[in-house]
Amino acid sequence: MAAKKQKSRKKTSADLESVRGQGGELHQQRSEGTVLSTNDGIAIADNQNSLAIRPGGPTLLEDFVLQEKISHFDRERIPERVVHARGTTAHGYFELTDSLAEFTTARVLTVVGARTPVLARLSTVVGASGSADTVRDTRGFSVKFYTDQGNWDLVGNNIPVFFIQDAMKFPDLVHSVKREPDRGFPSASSAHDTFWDFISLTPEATHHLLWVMSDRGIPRSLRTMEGFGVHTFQLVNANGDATFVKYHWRPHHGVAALTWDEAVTLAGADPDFHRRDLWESIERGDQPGWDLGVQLFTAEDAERFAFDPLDPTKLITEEDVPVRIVGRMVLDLNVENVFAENELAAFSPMRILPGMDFSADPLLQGRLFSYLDAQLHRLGGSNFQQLAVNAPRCPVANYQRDGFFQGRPQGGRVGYEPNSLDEAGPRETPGGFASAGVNSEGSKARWRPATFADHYSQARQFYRSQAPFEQSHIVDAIVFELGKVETPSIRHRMVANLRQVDESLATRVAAGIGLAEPPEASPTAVPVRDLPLSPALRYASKAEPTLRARSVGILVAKGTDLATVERASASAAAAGATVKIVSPTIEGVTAEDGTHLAADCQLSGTTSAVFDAIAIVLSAESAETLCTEHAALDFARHAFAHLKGIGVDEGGRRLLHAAGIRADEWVVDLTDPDHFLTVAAERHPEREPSVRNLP
Ligand code: HDE
Repeated sequence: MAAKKQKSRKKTSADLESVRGQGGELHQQRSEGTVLSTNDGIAIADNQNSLAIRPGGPTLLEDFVLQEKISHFDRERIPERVVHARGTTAHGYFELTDSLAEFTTARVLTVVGARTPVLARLSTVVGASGSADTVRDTRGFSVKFYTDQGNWDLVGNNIPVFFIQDAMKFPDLVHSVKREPDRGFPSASSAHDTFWDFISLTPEATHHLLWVMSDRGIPRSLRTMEGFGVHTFQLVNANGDATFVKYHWRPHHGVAALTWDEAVTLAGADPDFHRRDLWESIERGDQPGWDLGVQLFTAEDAERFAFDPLDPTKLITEEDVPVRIVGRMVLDLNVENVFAENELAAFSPMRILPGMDFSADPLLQGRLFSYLDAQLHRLGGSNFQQLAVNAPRCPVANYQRDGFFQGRPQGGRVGYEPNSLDEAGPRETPGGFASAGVNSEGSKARWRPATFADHYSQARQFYRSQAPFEQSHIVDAIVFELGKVETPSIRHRMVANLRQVDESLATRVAAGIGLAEPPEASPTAVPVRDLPLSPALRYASKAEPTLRARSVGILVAKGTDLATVERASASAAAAGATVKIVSPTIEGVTAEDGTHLAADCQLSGTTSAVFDAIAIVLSAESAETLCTEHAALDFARHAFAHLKGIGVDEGGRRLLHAAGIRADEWVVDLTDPDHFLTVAAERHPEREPSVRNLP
């Protein structure tokens, strides 16, 4: 008779040891991770040659080492994000400085001084993952807060409004701006017919369009852009009272932008310009940071706003509701693996905490479906929150089971709730997430609120609030983009729309594209209003002259005066700048006094577009030589045309002269390093009329 069945016992470490094999040199090496193996743990003796019957003979099907290696490689790519495919990720922390306990129970916003780990992903929208960083585009600004109450994702952009009002239109918007499907170009660019066709037929997009055509569309660095939650969300306090909230990120390094020509040059010279800048700054310990601000208002306050706060194509000006700074985020750790911590990172506006809620913004509501859906598709099924980068840093317990790549312990009999068989198992809790109450009645239909109908007044307010040079840049950008649109009726329709924003804007664009007679203004659903100007909307109002997070390139050559270089370099570095020595050869040069001056960059491969200011220090002889070197002449010309401060010695002046540059007040002698620092700390739009014919 069979022995009585024994009750199964728990696995012990001895069982595991017996599975892993015992002792021996190979075992020792393997536990150190130095033995190359297959994914089944078989040690590999030859990782260079496929298995064949003889030298030069056919490869054998039984070569499991080759099969596994190649088939794994074949599956290395996962679907890229349909938008925001190109992003840069870094870790850091958020620290609360001002409690919002009056408005919310979410601890991340109430415990002053507490540090919450974060992951930030800053991205472009349109281009594929291998596209250039400096293209004109909206930027994504996603932050995952790993709080002790679960993960909160704030998935915003660097522009406070969006193109469309209803999620229904998102696939059309994205299809219009992506590469045209019959030809597969242009890449990472809105300068083509289908985008402007869609936009010119979608007046609600005009406000966002003006933002992206402004210098906001070409940030200097990921460190110098603002972030916005865009939608109106809600905070909910212990009494269940809800307050509306809009989120803002303010960069510690000031807002700064590129010039368009510089952005175009950089897209070729260094497609990774933004990614490299963020990575290098964190490696150096020069940590990027942002303040978190909130605009708080009640439903009653909303009554007096010029616009419906649930309309995501509108903002609430800072003059109407000031931004209250409540904390700061610092990014201080680069990722170790871009695939694991960037490609696999999953952000979604649906991830909010107890004490927070959504609003009825119809664009936000659509997003609440889309991100989970996209992630289920991209990340191989329903267990992607278990991936290290997505996993919450607080306990997770529920009765969800199985699925691809299930990695959580699934032991026990009970996979349901309520139950009586797993008394120690997870249960609902009164402090858990609860939605704010909504009183609602009405009829089911595909509604567009009447309060969303005014598409031009805030676009007008934005345009008219800009400084004259900012307005010129907007005109210039639209002229550039329409210059790539082949279909005349699309160009004309766009000008007709712009007439509703501002007559002078439309006239300047019409002149820029060579349209003798601007077309009749497009009709509007409601009359366009003249709103008070908002200086806070000017990008220039948030810029600050600084050398922090900026870079200075010093061009040197044989016989350069070392003392001048050292003085300029030391004072710029002391002011916070990264200083790079640019020389005709990467091995560096011999200075006037015979010392070797090491180089960081080789002139022929380094456009001055990568710097925020330049200095040129040359001996008379080297200046003479470089006057016939186009890389040196372009170095000077581009810096001048990109409105940068320039410091020179005698030789440097000689090069500028040869480059045809008529020095102005922002070209200064390096004998006065402080003066150089002043001109180096900002761009000089006042120079612009002397280098370009603005439309
Ligand atoms: Fe997104 N968006 N979006 N979006 N979005 C995605 O999610 C979508 C919108 C934003 O760094 C996707 O996981 C819809 C507004 C950022 O990983 C996708 C609508 C704002 C990121 C998606 C919008 C954003 C995304 C692509 C209209 C600013 C990158 C893959 C209803 C507030 C997140 C993915 C990251 C990514 C859908 C509109 C910001 C397809 C349907 C408005 C920063 O799910």
